[in-house]
Parts: sequence; structure tokens; C-alpha cells
Amino acid sequence: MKSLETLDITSLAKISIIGLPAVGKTTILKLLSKNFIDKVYIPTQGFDLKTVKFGNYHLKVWDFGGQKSYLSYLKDYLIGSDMVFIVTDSTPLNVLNSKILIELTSNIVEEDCPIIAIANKQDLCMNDSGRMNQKLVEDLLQIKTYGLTAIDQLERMKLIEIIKNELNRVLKRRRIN
Ligand SMILES: Nc1nc2c(ncn2[C@@H]2O[C@H](COP(=O)(O)OP(=O)(O)OP(=O)(O)O)[C@@H](O)[C@H]2O)c(=O)[nH]1
Ligand SMILES: [Mg+2]
Repeated sequence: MKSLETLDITSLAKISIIGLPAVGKTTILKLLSKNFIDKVYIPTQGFDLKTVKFGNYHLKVWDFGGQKSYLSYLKDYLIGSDMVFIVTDSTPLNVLNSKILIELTSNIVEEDCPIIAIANKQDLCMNDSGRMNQKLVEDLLQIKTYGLTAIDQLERMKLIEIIKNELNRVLKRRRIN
């Protein structure tokens, strides 16, 4: 027989990944769910949904296509999220343009749903693409931000730890209330 706490943590969580086109949302889903990460860019049509399990966690991960035409469906997609990732490619223009997504999201999700930014493509910070590090992205977006290189398989554990920490906080708060 499982303890109550284990049952709580096992409860299904909905994680939504949103962001502008080609920032790496589907790659993040691959990083979580696959052993091999190909670097092919096929724009997501509508959305993709995968179940990811690790330890007691049972996650439904929703990956939304970033094209403008899908924005009007954002509300339907985001409702019921337990956690939302807003992904940027860490270029200044993309980060600034992502601010609107934060605003839209915060008007849709529950108050206790973490909205976390991902400063993706950190491997490209060193070339002359003008990409910003995690700290600069966080300063611009004013929400909790993690740096990531989603094409690097070694970052999988880092991503899992981010999800575990954030979800634990939400689940704990819900147990108290
Ligand atoms: N260098 C580098 N390339 C990345 C990284 N993450 C993703 N990419 C590449 O960026 C391209 C777009 O990635 P996707 O994950 O398909 O982008 P997306 O955000 O899902 O795009 P849409 O579905 O159109 O909204 C692919 O060629 C990926 O291989 C990263 O951390 N570093
Ligand atoms: Mg995609």
C-alpha cells in the first residue's frame, strides 16, 4: 500500500511548453522522452502530446506549435496546466517578443501554476549570434529562468531536476491548502 504522499506525487501533472517558432520546444520534449535527439526542424502543426514517466512522476507534456496562427488556441491548450515552460532561443529580439506570452499565460493559468522561462540554445552564446546568458534573459523577463542546451542529451537530468523542484513546490502547496 502506497503512502498518501507517494500517491500525491504520482498524480498526473500537465506540463505545457510554449514559445515562438524554432526556439526548441519540440527538442525539449525529445530531450525528456527520447534517447536520441535528432536536430531536424519540422515545425509542429497544432500540438504534440507525450506522456513522460520518471520515478513517481507521471507527466503529460504538451508541446505547442509556435506559429502565430495557433495563438488564438492558447487558452484552450493551457487550461489545467500544472506548470508552463516559456521557451526562448536567448536572442534579444526573441526574448523581448516572448514577454507577451508570459502575460497571456498568467491570465489563463491558476495562480499557483509556475511559469518558468527557458533560455535555450546556450551552446550558441559563444558565437556571434548575440545570444544572452541565463541571467540576462531572467533580468529581461522578470520570471524564474533556467539556461538550457536542449540538443545536449547530458542536459536531461538538469531538466528533470527543474521539473521535480517546481512540481514538488506546487504539490506541497496544494496539500497544505
Ligand atoms: N544549437 C542548438 N540548436 C537547438 C537547440 N534546441 C533546439 N535546436 C534546434 O532548433 C531547431 C528548432 O527546434 P524545434 O524544437 O523543432 O523548435 P520548436 O520550438 O518546436 O518550433 P515550432 O514547432 O515551429 O514552434 C531544430 O533544428 C533544433 O535542432 C539548442 O539548444 N542548441
Ligand atoms: Mg515544435
